[in-house]
Amino acid sequence: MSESSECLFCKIIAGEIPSTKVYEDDTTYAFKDINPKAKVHVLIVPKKHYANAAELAAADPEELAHIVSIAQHIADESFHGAYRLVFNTGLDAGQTVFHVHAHVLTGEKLDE
Ligand code: IU
Repeated sequence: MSESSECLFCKIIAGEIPSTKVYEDDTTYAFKDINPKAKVHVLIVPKKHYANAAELAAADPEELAHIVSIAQHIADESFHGAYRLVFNTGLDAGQTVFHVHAHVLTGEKLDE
């Protein structure tokens, strides 16, 4: 799927829908999840639209590595570098927004 005017996260990146920004650079945006599942729950998204992690990895592996480094930085700041990084991929895995996003869960000890 190419960049879509219907994509919720494209609209968040463009500032058309409000979000609480945690980090931004030329390629990447990070914001607080509106329904947090941990004390710190941040979504990291590439500004360019890819439907899921596999599409991103195939098209731009450097951006995928960049997302991991941002997750590490957030966890270094909030919970001594410990974090869970989740890419829900596909409807049956719980993906609801089809613009790739990394869930960073940190800020407290997480359930196993
Ligand atoms: P999922 O992996 O596609 O299920 O994750 C989508 C996430 O986007 C989910 O955790 C929502 O709480 C979150 N979210 C958001 O942060 N802001 C929004 O406006 C909407 C969803 I809609």
